[in-house]
Amino acid sequence: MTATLSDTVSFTKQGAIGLIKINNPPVNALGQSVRAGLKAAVELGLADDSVKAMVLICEGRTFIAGADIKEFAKGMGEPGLVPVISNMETASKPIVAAIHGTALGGGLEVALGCHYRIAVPTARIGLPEVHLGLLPGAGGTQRLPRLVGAQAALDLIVKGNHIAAKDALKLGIIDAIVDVSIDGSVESDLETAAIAYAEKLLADGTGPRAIRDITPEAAGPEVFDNYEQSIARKQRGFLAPFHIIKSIRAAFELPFDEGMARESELFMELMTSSESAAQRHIFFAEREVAKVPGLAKDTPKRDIKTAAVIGAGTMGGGIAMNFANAGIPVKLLEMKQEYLDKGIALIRSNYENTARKGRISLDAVEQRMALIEPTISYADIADVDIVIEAVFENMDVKKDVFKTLDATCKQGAILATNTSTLDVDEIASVTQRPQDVIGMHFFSPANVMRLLENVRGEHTADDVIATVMSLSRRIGKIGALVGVCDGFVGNRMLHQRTRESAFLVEEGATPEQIDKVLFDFGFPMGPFTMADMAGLDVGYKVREERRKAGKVEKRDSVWIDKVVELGRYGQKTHAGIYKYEDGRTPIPDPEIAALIAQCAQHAGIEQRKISDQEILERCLYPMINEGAKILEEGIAARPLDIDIIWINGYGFPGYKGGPMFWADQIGLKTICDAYKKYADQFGEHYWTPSPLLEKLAKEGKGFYSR
Ligand code: 3H9
Repeated sequence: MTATLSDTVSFTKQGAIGLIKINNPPVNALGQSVRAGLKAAVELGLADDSVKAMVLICEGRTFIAGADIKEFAKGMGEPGLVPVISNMETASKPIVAAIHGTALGGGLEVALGCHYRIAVPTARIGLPEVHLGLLPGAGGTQRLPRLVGAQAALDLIVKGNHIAAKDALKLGIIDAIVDVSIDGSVESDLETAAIAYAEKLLADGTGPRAIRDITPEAAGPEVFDNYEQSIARKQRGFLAPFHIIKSIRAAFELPFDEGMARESELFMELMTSSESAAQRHIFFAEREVAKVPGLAKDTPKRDIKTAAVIGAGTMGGGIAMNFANAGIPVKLLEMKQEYLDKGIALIRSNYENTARKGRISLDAVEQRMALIEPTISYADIADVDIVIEAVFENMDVKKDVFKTLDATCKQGAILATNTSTLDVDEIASVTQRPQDVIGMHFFSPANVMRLLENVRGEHTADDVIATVMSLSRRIGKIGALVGVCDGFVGNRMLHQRTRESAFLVEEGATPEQIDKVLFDFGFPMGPFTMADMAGLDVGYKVREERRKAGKVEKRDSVWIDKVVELGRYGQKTHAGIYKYEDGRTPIPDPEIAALIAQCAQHAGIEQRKISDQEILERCLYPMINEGAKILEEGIAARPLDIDIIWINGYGFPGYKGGPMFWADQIGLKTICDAYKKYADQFGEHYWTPSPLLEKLAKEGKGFYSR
């Protein structure tokens, strides 16, 4: 007999075993109907005398992947997950959780409420709530430490990583890994194995076993204090990691039920925090960004089996590594053998460093190196499925490369440029196949940074866009699709901040004051520390090119150029805007303060004391306004594309959700009002709000509630 207990949960008897099955695609999230069904199923199993043990198993591709995150915004209905799990844990008949796919968050918490856990070898488990700005709020911080001790629980829950079944077995989180090579699918084999496991428990007379009854191994307060210190810098601004430490600590200091109450209290604080709202926004935005508006889901994709990268510099080498990491053979082309040798040596040393840190094995280094084939001949890349050009950022040089690619590459190959600012349409215009040309703007270091700004040209074919968006994910990136304009989305917005921060210094703020304001806002570093790190000569050359091209700013701030002209290029020359006595730590330099004062005097600017609030507004609001223009022009289709770009490419703090989400939180009217104030002070040239910003502010709307 099968009883349907809710839309998503059923109960079947197999001899003495009651089989509870969840079927809530795509990931069996614990929505209201699953919780209600689980509650009813356990009650049914307990009430039926012929049922002696129960198995909890899921249909589809995975065990429960957690609470239903979509439900959080509207509030979770009854029954709550905590009592549902408690009913299972205190049940008088043994319950076995049978895990395949991923048991994550509330999913693992449900499994921990069962008395036994078995898994297939490919299963993974974890408590990733921290990435949503939350903590495991259904007993995870109280039950897991009782199984694995303080240190392992801290590592698992604060980092939020998934671990493999074999590691979970070693830690004692699961009891057995089962053979799934019996006859059918993983699910049917797991079901057979789980029923056999439950029958064996009955045969052995083994009853229920509750984690709540385990006394955790003692852990002194220093364990938690030290852990907090160890994450303080990296997790600055995030609330959840610190709440998690408090909650785990309660598992060692309070009886189980009081620990659960403390966990609930901390969970609710996080659930209502702006940090978690922002992080949950990012969770969905990261998935949404892959879906291109206007591009049908079933748009065909071109087959990418091989790739080539033109240019073996730092960028080209990093790009090639992404392909090798994903198991895609990639040819690396340079003009001269010595540059090629240098590029290959750099890639090898990068891999060897990673191996030294224990992140990959030495075998993996060799496997990946074997996938990268160096060449100095275009003829060798004629057959590849995609080429990414990563040569010097100069239109003429890039056009030459694309003419050669057009003459060399097979029909149907995707021709991508890694330009960070240049016009993709102009590059495409030198080929006979502009439909195959697209921008793929990687961020430095290209093998590390997750963001990929994919730039659609006027003629780029839909299947090329679909292929590149899906390839982005395959090579471990988050691809955001943007249109052609100067600087695309990221650099175009950054330009606003760069300009204002230079003005602010001229007007009397110090570089260190500005850096501190933006660091305190949550960026990993301020704009001047970043400029010194990237090399001031790079920006100098760009400004020179812009001036030559007649792109002159209405107000030109020259002090940074004067710094460069002193031979101070930043960290690499031990001096830039700051001086670097140890080569790394920026120290304010009176020589530069004097140079700035001189420049200000020369420009007739009277220096004044500038407040931190003015710095914040003048650095960030113009970025938001530019974001609004980017939306108006359709360069980005949605505010979420912009947020994803800034979070993953420019260090915008994750707990603020990206510039457009943050703007909505502070209110667009606040930004518009500030624009008016600064227009009165500095004129309208840089301080005219975009029509979209003005309209939304007037209507009391946000970018996300247009
Ligand atoms: C929690 O459990 C709190 C508790 O401690 C306390 C409660 C009191 N809910 O990622 P994918 C959707 S917090 C709702 O592309 P994959 C996702 O949006 C939760 N929806 O697939 C997407 O929808 P769409 C802790 C969810 O195979 C679709 O499923 N758990 C949820 O690459 C496919 O997702 C987590 O944080 C959810 N929980 O990866 C786990 N999860 O197709 C979060 C997914 O419309 N989930 N969706 O775009 C994941 O890490 C991955 O989704 C997973 C699958 C690894 C499971």
